[in-house]
Amino acid sequence: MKADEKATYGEELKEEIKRLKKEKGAVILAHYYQQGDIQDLADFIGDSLALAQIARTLKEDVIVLCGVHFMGETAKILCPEKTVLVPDENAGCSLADSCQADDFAKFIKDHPDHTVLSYVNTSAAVKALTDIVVTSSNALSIVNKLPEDAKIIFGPDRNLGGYINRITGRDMLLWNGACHVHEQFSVEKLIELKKANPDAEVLAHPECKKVVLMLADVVGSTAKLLKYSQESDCKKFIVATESGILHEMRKSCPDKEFIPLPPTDSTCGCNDCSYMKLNTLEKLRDCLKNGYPAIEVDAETASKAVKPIERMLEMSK
Ligand code: CIZ
Repeated sequence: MKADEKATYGEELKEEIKRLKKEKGAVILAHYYQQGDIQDLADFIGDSLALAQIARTLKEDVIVLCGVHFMGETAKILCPEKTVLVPDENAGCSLADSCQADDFAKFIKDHPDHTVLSYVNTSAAVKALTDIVVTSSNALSIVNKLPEDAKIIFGPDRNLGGYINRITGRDMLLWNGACHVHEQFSVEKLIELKKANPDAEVLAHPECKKVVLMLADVVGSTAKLLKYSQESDCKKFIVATESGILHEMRKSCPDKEFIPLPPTDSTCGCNDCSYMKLNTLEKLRDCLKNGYPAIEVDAETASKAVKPIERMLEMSK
């Protein structure tokens, strides 16, 4: 397809999505890690915490969650009466996959008397084993609200858990999981970029390895990093998280420069989550048209999993 044909096709596709959304009584939520044109079409964009908070307030019967499977599950658990669609049913999560419910149940059984905190990047079945769900936006403040002598299991991200342990001086027991995108950021390339851009600040997500976090000026969730970049006087940032967030950063601060930190093993300048990027405009159109793929969570799991999610939302007020 020639460039002008491609542009016309893209515009027609976006119009079709807007028309179908209206026809089907749907609302589109997109995570910051989605590709830019999906974020631009969405009614709401945000991180997992914001998307969960928004999902509960919606009047529409159909929610299209442009993100990965666990995000769709969270929306379905919070809004069981609604249809929740995710454009690509294979949009999973390496971190969620690193913590299977049976294994996690055994880990919990082996360490009784612990409060179980699970990062939102987990299956509904793991959430059902959990006392409080956390996201990268609220994990630190939720841990700080627990008694100082509380014994805590934190799963599945060892990097986020380790970061919280270092900040709080706690000794949470960590599940040994990680996100394949955040684990792969190159320390050597970060040092090179810092040398070449001494005027830049480094923004890093707490799912990154400790050594990357130690070289960062600001550590936080996508929402925190975005807000910081908007409010800071600094004009240049090296960004160590999934590259989708750069879209909103560049859009809201066109006068600032955002440099994605590359992974160790790549010649490309960015770091994409292959699962997040499975969602496309075509698949968004098709899921609206067909009402498929829809997220289902069995009633027993959902009734257990909703409690730690509600607890998180309550503790985040
Ligand atoms: O909380 C989320 O949505 C995740 C997975 C990352 C972030 O910081 O937004």
